[in-house]
Amino acid sequence: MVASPGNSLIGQSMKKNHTAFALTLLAMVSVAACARNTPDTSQPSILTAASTAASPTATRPAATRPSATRLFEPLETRPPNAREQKPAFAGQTRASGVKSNVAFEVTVLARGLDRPWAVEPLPGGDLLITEKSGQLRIVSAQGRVGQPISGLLPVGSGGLSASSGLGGLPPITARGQGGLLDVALSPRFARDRTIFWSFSERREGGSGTSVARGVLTADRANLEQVRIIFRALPTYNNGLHFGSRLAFGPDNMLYVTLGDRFDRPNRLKAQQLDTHLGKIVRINPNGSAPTDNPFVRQSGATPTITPTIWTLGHRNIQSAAFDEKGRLWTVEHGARGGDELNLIEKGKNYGWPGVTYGQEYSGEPFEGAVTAREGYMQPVYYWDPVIAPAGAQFYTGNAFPSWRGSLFIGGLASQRLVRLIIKDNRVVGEEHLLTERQQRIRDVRQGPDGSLYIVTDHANGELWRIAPKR
Ligand SMILES: [Ca+2]
Repeated sequence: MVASPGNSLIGQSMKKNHTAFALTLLAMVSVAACARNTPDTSQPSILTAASTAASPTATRPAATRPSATRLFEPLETRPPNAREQKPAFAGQTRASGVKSNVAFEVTVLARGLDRPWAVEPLPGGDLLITEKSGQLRIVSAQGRVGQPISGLLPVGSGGLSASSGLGGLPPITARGQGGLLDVALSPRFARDRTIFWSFSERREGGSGTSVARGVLTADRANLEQVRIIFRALPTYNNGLHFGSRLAFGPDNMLYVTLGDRFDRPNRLKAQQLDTHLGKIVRINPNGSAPTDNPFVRQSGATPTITPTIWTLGHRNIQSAAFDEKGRLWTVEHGARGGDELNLIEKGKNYGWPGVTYGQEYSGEPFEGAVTAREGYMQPVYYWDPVIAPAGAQFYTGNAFPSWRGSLFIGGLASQRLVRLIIKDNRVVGEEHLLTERQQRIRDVRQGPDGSLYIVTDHANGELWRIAPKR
């Protein structure tokens, strides 16, 4: 089955965005120049090319002025792995480095977490944490680590693994990249106390990404009414590329990101509408497919799969975040080069594995692949070499006013927190934070107090709070 082609992003808005990009860049450089009264030789040189490109009397749009942000050369200075590849538009990779003038402090709230995969702030300030080996816990706002939440095993298929039943969660296979993965609160959590979580489920013949839901008891010690609402198909036998971030949209629908399960023949399924692999699916909170999903009328022989699909052509999406306008952005893993930030639009094809940046881990080019083709979405931004993205969050809080609107992305192999400044659907600045801590950052979320909360991907994993320096 072949997907219907979407519109190309390149032709749509390039001209308009070039102008906007230049204006934004000018505004940022002007701010940076004003803020720099004395020469600071310890910093990289500030870009000056853009400041000569327009009249100094040009009006600066106040709304786009990032406060106290300085602009530098791109942070990435290593050569790309795929040296012959060229971006489809200016600023698609290696945007200007930025340095925000923000005084923050990092508090290690908890240690000894077993490869935490997700942190989800609760309304009162406590934090729900998943550990990949199969525990769901609450860590208090003060850092007290709670016992695993217990509950009912669900009715349904799936054998038992060593981790099964720990914390009352469904049969989880914690193999390779799999295990207990993301967790999300119901949009009506304050009333229904319902949570959703993704996990790699052990099944006949292998494993697959599944999503379950359950109700947290009032004492927060147990899960009740647990049931699996979604199973990614087909089942496949390896421990790689499960996805799987969960994000509720402003439409109260649950968006689930799913990996391609890695292996070379299998990755072609990312382009097929009769599998869930390499897709973003959009489901009702009971797991059914909304009738306004894009491929509902093409369900054919796979009525439980095709109608759930929202977008296709993804490799392994491990970041998903809605912005303040209610638009979904995702970051997916490339191979050797080619991590990409995408703005998700209903029914579109994001290219993998035929239209992509980067190359095989072996250093060979992807067989038959190109970096751009009509009908396939271009990433808004890509990295080569990679950052190895994890969780992501658009910042909307009051604790750090100059970070509002920024997209924060955890970096695994890159061991950093990446901040992107996005204007008019283009990345105009990139900052790398927390590099000195040298830890794999698995998830980043904003708490009700405007702090950022981070978990690190280690056997002795940590939970950090990023708050304004006192
Ligand atoms: Ca892509």
